[in-house]
Amino acid sequence: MKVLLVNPPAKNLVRTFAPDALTEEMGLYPPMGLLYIASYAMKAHGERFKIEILDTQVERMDYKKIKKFLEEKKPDIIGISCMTFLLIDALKVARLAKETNPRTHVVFGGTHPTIYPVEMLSQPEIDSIVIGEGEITFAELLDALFMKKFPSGINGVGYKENGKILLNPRREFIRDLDSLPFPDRDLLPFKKYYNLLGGSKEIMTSLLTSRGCPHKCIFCTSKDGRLCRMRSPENTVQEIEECVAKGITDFDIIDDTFTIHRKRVIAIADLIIQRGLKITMDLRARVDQVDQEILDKLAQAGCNRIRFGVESGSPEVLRALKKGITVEQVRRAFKMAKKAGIVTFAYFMMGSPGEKKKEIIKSIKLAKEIDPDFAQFLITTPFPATELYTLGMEKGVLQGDYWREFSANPGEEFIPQWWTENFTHSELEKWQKKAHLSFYYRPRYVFRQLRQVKSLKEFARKAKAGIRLFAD
Ligand code: B12
Repeated sequence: MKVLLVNPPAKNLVRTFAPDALTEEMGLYPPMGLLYIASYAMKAHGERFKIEILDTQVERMDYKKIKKFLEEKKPDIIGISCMTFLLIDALKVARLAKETNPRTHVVFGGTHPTIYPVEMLSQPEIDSIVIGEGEITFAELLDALFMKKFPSGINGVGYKENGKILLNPRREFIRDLDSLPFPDRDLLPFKKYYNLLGGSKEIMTSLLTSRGCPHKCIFCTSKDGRLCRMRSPENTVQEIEECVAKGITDFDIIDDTFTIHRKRVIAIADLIIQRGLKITMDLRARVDQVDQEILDKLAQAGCNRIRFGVESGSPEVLRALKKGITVEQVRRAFKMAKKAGIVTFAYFMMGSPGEKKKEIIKSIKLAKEIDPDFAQFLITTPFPATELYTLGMEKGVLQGDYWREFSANPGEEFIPQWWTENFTHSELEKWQKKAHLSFYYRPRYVFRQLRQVKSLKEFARKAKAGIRLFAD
């Protein structure tokens, strides 16, 4: 049986109000969810299924090309990955698949169907969905489809039987992440992925060393629950070695919270150093989980970029967001990361609960004081399955359960609401622009960046990102 897994194009993104320049231009990430489920299914089923992955984003495909591809490949089963902001595009791909061959079985997986299984299954072009982690569930679903059976006994699957929507019980989280096969990057044109700020070789891949997060930030979709599961340092570094052997030397660590377990992080860094792996790493960390020793060690292992969610310069707003960090920890973390020679990113939120002009100014001031290499001010957007979204509905700041309605009746004109307790939309947009301008248009900042640009290609990309960031 032919199985095609698709990462949909980002042509009709739900407007998330992240300045595009700071997301798209920053690089292209491989669809790790698809790689994981494909690699697991291949190991479980061997030759029984011919599994391919199509990343329409990295291939820069439009719908005409996707249609042609589907007509040529004629998959029996098509699996589509769907995060909330890609819903419209994911459905368009599903529609094309059904138009090309009405008998193709269309299965959706990823964050969005996990949150809204019934709404997703009510779409005529979706036959089944996988809820939560997909490796084991998808392999079992393939088995059922091969045998032409309904997936009735398979935990984590939702499906339709004679038009009736049925949801099986959820599946338990995979406890032993070391038991999963490494994502087989040969299933993708792995040389095409890059991170704008990556090492000079520029072939980048994502790396997932743990799943889950115990923290309670109210704006985060707690996708993998609070249960934190970690790969062993040995298993993690083995995957890095496999990548290095292919010529991949830049790693973007996409864990929810990589630095949660100090000893494990140090052990990973030590192994990278001992094995003489010449790599660069970009990672996300919490300011309350780093110290000079860990940062120096990570830098020695190749970490040259680190991203911290600062969110706000106001202790009250940090508390309202349940971020669990202090402004003092922010100051210290940035100082230490710079001392370790790591390029720093600070992410701020704007228009959060309880925030007024005074608090926004505190954030802008803090950004300039800690002076990271990059700062991004995002407008607080309540995403589905977050505490912020529930709170907004309860307080009447948000009008209705609009994400659920959008999921049941997805329309291209949909615009998510912001937290407009104290600001209007246009005020928030003005503040966002003001924050970026006052951070980036400092002579000190501009000179420092110009000094650091390594190649003409890098300069061109950065300039393009800069222009788009400040354009109206
Ligand atoms: C990398 C990443 C990105 C990348 C690119 C995404 C990509 N191509 O992978 C970039 C930087 C572009 C990005 C941007 C954003 N992101 Co993002 N991102 C992530 C991140 C860190 C990793 C994704 C990943 O690869 N995970 C690892 C894989 C293994 O997990 P997975 O994808 O969930 O896949 C598993 C299952 O879901 C399932 N599965 C997945 N697909 C499929 C398909 C099928 C057919 C099946 C059967 C199963 C299946 O099986 C997989 C294996 O178990 C996640 C957080 C996280 N740790 O997951 C956030 C996350 C996905 N992002 C999120 C958000 C909110 C955003 C932004 C909106 C943030 C913002 N305000 O700017 C933007 C949107 C940008 C835009 N352009 O509009 C949310 C998603 C919320 C939602 N409801 O969809 C997440 C979950 C973070 C969070 N905890 O809140 N992001």
